[in-house]
Amino acid sequence: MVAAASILTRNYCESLFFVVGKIDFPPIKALSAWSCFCKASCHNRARKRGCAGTKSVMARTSSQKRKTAETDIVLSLDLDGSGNSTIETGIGFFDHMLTLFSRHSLIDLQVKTMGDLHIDAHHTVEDTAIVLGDALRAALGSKEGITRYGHAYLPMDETLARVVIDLSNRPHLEFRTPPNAASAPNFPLTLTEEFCRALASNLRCNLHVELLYGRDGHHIAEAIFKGIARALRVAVAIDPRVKGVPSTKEAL
Ligand SMILES: [Mn+2]
Repeated sequence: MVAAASILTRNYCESLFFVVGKIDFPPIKALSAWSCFCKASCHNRARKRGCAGTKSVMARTSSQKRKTAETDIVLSLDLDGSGNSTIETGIGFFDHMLTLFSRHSLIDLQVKTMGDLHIDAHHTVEDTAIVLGDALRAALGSKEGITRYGHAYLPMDETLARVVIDLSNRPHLEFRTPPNAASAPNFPLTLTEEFCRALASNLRCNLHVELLYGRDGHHIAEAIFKGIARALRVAVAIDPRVKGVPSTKEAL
């Protein structure tokens, strides 16, 4: 009723503004302001309902902290963001990967990881993926109304990756690459695999990553991270036609 009334009010405002505008009535600015106010209040009510047309009422956000002898991580995210990120892991290439992950998933992401880089990048990458997985799972909550499945074919010049994800609550990683697939100059492909394994284990998702072909190690890693981002963007999206949890078990 409230929504219907506000739409009627808005339409009335706009009609009045239109009619009055045509005959150049003096209080036109006041009416214009009134029309803007009506539009804004409609918009705000839609936001409170959960982003016009979705069923999500709660914000799908999460903040996580994790500290061990190897890494110290603070991470926060918003599933319904616009791809804004602040990333600081101490590994330039990994920062590049997480930045493009945020941009292409539209998940807002803030990450600060201080890891034992005097040893190597392994703990920093793996533990950041653990916390990212935890945060994504927490932000998804009961998973009511989500799309659940997502996939992407991701080209990067000569490289093509395929990523398929199911937010199934059953952790599994398939990571398939052709023999002797190249690594980026400062980021072994095995680290990308470790990232995927830790993400799948802690998000508790089924993640299939397949490098169909590719030569350049930078392109290969980038295609995989972007592929995960695009697949996840679809899987976490709210589908307004989904009633409850998208599983015949009624739980995910
Ligand atoms: Mn790049």
